[in-house]
Amino acid sequence: MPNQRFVTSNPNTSATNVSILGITKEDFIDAFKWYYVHLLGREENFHTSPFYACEALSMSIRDRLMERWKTTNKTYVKMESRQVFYLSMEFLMGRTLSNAMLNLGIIDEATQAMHDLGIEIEELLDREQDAGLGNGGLGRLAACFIDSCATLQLPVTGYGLRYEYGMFTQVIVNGEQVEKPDHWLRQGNVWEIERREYSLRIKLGGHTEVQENEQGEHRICWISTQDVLAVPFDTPIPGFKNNTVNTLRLWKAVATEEFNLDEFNAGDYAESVASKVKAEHITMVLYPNDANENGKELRLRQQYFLASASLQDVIGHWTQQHGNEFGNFAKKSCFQLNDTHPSIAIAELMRLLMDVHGLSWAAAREITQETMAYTNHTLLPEALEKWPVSLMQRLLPRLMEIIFEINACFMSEVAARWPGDIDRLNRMSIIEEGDQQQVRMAYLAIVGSFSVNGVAQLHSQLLQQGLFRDFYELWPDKFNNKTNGVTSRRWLASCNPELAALITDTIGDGWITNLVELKKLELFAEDTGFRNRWYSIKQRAKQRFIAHKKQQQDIDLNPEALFDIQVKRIHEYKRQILNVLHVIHLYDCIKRGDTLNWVARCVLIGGKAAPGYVMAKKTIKLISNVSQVINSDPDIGDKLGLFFLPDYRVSGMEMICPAADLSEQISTAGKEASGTGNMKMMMNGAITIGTLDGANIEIREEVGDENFFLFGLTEDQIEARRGRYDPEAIIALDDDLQRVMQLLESGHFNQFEPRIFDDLIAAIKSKDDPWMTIADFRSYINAQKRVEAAYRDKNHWVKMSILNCANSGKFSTDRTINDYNSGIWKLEAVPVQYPPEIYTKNPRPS
Ligand code: 26Q
Repeated sequence: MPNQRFVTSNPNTSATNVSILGITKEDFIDAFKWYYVHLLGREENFHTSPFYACEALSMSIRDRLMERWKTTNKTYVKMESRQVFYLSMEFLMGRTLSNAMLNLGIIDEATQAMHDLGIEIEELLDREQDAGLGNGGLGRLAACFIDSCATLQLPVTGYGLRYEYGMFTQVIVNGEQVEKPDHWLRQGNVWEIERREYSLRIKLGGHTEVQENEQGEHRICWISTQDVLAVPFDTPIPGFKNNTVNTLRLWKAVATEEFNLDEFNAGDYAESVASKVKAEHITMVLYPNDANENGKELRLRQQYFLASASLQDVIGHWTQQHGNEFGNFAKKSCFQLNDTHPSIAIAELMRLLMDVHGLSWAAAREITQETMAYTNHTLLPEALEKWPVSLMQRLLPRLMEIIFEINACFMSEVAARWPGDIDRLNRMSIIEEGDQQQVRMAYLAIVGSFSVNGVAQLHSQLLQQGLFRDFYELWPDKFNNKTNGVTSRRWLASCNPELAALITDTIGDGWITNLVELKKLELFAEDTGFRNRWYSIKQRAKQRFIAHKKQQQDIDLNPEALFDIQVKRIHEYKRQILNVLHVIHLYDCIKRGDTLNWVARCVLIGGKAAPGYVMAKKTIKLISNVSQVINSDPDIGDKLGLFFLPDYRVSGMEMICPAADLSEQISTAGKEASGTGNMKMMMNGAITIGTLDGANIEIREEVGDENFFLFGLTEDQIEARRGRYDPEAIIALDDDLQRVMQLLESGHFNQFEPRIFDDLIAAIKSKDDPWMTIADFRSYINAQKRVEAAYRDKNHWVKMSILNCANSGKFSTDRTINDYNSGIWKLEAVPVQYPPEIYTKNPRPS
């Protein structure tokens, strides 16, 4: 039987075996065999090596992208299209094959071709490594964005770093996180193309000097630098069933040739190899989002390497077409900075324009200001990037001069607007004074760009009223909101093909590119037949997830239980501990026999802790320990389960979100900029239990209060409480909470590991707990009771589930990108014309 996952609803394609691209199953079989036998050099026993089969299939699919990719590039050049360059230190792409097949519209043909060769395609897809080049939300957002840009036919290029090691692999040993390096490129990467011919030179170190050229002009030269080469690796980004194939260009650091020679000639062989290795360190590893890693020199090298390589690349293309004429540069280009991580690009663009291309300060300043746009992703003041001036002077001396000068101009602008307001000057200065001077990168990003946006309504509003208040007062028009989204192709069509097929059967397939069409499902929420089908699809997704967990971790989950999911990075502000307090409360209820109308629940928590974040790592240990006690207690049985899901990543979420009943979004109000896991689960029919934080607020607005489990203090209330927050007093007044704390403090979950949770317990009992976990306990427990009441009424629950999916249309990145485009980028869609004879012929030699 063909694989369940890829049974689609369109009978035409299966009947004729010809895809919309005119590719048949037989074409695939030919191409696949050719790659498997001739290129990979294997015997024709396909099912014995799923890895090579996956490679061969990927190559057959990649062939279909190549000509479209070149045509797309040529079209942009020919049309002289205005272009956007999305600069990001992270692109959390996950797997590529299944997404490429979906966007090319060739899933059925490929599935059937593999089936005819005796291969279950699902098994192949599972062989692909995740490209884990990101930490979490910000990195995955970049990946969703470039998918939407290609689908909307917008000329947008992603620029990032090709880390040799991506996000670490998490293994759990004795309940604790152990990090293993993720050498994702070990077995090669069929999706990338190295383009050594476009390598660029990046300067580091050295010093500056004023020199006079033949025309008697003075130019500042940055000399005696230690250079590194940036080598681009390109990945094709196909739009959904259009002919657009955009580019993700990732830079790899490679030592320069002559730099080696100098040292070799000096006779210091070992030293020269060591410096070569140092140069190539730059793109060796992705930094985990870790407060302990702040201020690390290697991270600044990475940031500058990305900024300089990408800007030189863009300017190189420009001068090829326009020579040294930059009059129209700002009209034709825009750089979107994904947080402050690449924001050194502001100073670098000025350097390139002035020192390399001879523009005046004023001209360079204007062009920079008109091309740079900055997106902020955090409200936590401690997460704002700062770099010591001394480090910048040593590593990037010319850039530091430029930043000082930008700041000097800016300070006089502030002084002119608020004469005599010294406090304000100090508050707003890009340079923070103190023991050691530091560069405030967010301020550089705000001053240097024409647009500053937050990623959800509340977040943008809090930026304007709080963190960036002074700047908002000065430039109110610069500030705007762009609420995040997720791509409906990966997060519904591809990860949940059965639900996708039901939706398509019911309302047609327009939703895939126009997600608000899901609204049409509202009508069917009243239809019993439709509800039953919806319910059985959710159950099958749960069963699939259960089978996967059984195979992977040998754990048994109850398919009738409410699947209660919290998957995200482990952080105190995200309050995984609040979730655990609730689980302990349920455990306590069962132990006390308080189980009238019990609703079986399976609580799944997954996420990585930054390696140096002690509290986050302790939280994982707590989840593991509580889980052991609960899951091995015969009194508990099927009523309650708690499981930690190891190594949560993009492909993990693709399995989990179709199976989710309840989506936990329980951060302290005002702390989660947006959240995007909340959107993925909503789209797949999970119901949210959440605080009024980030995009939860907009989710609730869309779906209605009756289809959302709201709890907790608001952001205003949280701020008003500070200074008079007394968690111990709250505990004393709440019997349930008292028993929960008693279980924790008595060492019930760490009987042979005395005191290991003392610091976690102390943190939530502290009057200074910034996350106010205890303050929201009662309201959270009550919301969970409402969840149970709703789940007991299956009919009602399924209806809520349908309504959540039906109202998730706003959270498509297609909408987000359209907002970026109309508000910031101002691009025109560029359709790619493609001669049909190219896409029907098989490109490989026969
Ligand atoms: C900082 C210094 C040194 C090394 C690494 C970092 C670093 C790396 C990654 C700092 C932050 C990040 C990532 C932040 C992030 O993912 N933020 C999330 O962005 C999402 C997309 O906008 C939001 O939905 C989340 O609310 C936000 O937390």
